Amino acid sequence: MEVKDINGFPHVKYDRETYEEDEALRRSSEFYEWMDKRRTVRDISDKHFPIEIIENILLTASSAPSGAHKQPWTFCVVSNDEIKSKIREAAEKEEYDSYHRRMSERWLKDLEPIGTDWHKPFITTAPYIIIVFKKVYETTEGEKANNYYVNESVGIACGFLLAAIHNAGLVTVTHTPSPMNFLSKILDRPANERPYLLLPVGYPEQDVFVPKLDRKGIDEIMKVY
Ligand code: IYR
Repeated sequence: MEVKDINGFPHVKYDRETYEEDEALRRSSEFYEWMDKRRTVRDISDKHFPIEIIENILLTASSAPSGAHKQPWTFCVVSNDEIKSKIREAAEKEEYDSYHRRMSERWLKDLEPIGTDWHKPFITTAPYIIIVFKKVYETTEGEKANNYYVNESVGIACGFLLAAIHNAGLVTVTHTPSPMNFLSKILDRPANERPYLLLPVGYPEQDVFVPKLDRKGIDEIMKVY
């Protein structure tokens, strides 16, 4: 590996291959078509798979860029049935209140086509639940130091995570129980970590149906200047 000293810090040569136009066009189109097949699936089976798959998925997520390369994330992986049940019970309690009191009429109406409600069976059926925590600050030698662009960094890592789950032929749902402080308590996380997203990961149940969605076309999402 070629290493060079720049401003007193080691740098390695960037040696990724590049592609000619035709090849770049083909690859970008194929990648789009493959990513476009990713769907949120709420019916997740209890079929087991080795935790090494989760490890690879998490290493992929952790390859995301982050503010000052602080990698401000912790991924808690729950396979223990008792802990899953505790999380489901607490999540459903919050969700029940959300769906019955906290969410507006308009919000509930917007969710109708997707068919969600306060029941979250996937928390106990999926073999693994990943709870993503954002690390708001670090404590080194008793000194508190805030991390940078934490929401952006963790959001990008979660995007990588979704792509890695899709690549493994597994499915998930980006579940956002709200409020979700209960996750810090159940998982006994330190004060500098805040829950960000809950992702049950598993194989889809057989014969699953997902909402028929249209994705915005290029003219709706891109403005060229
Ligand atoms: N957090 C709830 C509600 C919910 C909100 C949105 I915006 C969705 O796109 C889907 C669900 C839940 O996880 O069910």
